[in-house]
Amino acid sequence: MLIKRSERWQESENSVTSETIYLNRRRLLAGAAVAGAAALAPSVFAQRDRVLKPLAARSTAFDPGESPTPEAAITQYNNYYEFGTGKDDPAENAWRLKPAPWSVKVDGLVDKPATYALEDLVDFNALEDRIYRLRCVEAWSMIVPWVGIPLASVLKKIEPQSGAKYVAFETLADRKQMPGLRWPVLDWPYTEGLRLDEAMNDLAFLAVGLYGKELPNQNGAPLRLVVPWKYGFKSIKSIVRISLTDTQPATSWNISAPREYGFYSNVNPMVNHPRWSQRRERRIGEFGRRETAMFNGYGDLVADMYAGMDLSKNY
Ligand SMILES: Nc1nc2c(c(=O)[nH]1)N[C@H]1C(S)=C(S)[C@@H](COP(=O)(O)O)O[C@H]1N2
Ligand SMILES: [Mo]
Repeated sequence: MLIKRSERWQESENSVTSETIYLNRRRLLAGAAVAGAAALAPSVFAQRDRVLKPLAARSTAFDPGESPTPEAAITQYNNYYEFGTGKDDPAENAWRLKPAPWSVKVDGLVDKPATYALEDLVDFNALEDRIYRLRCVEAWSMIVPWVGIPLASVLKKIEPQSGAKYVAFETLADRKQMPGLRWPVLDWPYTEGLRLDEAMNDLAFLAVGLYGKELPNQNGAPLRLVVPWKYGFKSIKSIVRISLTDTQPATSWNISAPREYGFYSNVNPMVNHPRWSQRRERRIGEFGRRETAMFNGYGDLVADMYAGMDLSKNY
């Protein structure tokens, strides 16, 4: 299956050598994991030698016009609590995650419920490059060059029923692969949700890659949501389940601290987190701070969805 997939979306010039090296390394890693040989933990880049080749045009409509944050920062300064709560824990521990083969269970109010192989849910022939701002609730930000597909394209494929109003997402929760699950810091599995119109918005994106390569595990391999007008925690990683519901789904952060993290979590400089201001942010790699923009600068594309809502109540 790996080889078949690579024919479709790996750069052809280097396919023979890089695929061979890649597969050998994968086998080595699988062996090391089985043997519990943590000493052989690979570098943070080991899982992502394969190049993704977006065939669709770059979506310049969303381009923030800022240079991407260095790859090393995006892949080594992470939040992925299943691998530890420190910013460098995911890069160190996420090699334990096995991102292939991968399947996603689709259920709830859809006409095409099934457990889909990743390749059947995501059209790897229609990948797009999208550079997005990411604004974390902890008041730092990055510019990230993703590779992926619009979430709407996956929703169309699974055919939401007329009664569906929300989309719920769930992350893998496997203690063998995720050492952080031993601690009850969040309600596992990590869950998130969007209102259906938010999920259908042009900006809502499912990423399979970063900087033109496969997603590193610590960034949510093999499939992760990206919702750039919301705080980073809405962008759930390593998705194993997508459910359509008629009621607002519970989310891990809302369960853990309802006063601090609401369902909407739109980036909003006017609504402070109870313990700190959201007026400014620190761009990773820069000194000083910049002003945070309403909806993280994507208001033109998303503000209409919240017309008439009190965003200080619906935070
Ligand atoms: N499953 C899961 N998804 C998650 C998280 C997590 O702990 N577990 N952290 C979230 C938070 S708080 C942020 S800011 C982003 C960070 O994404 P990045 O590490 O790719 O920058 O992932 C989000 N998705
Ligand atoms: Mo975050």
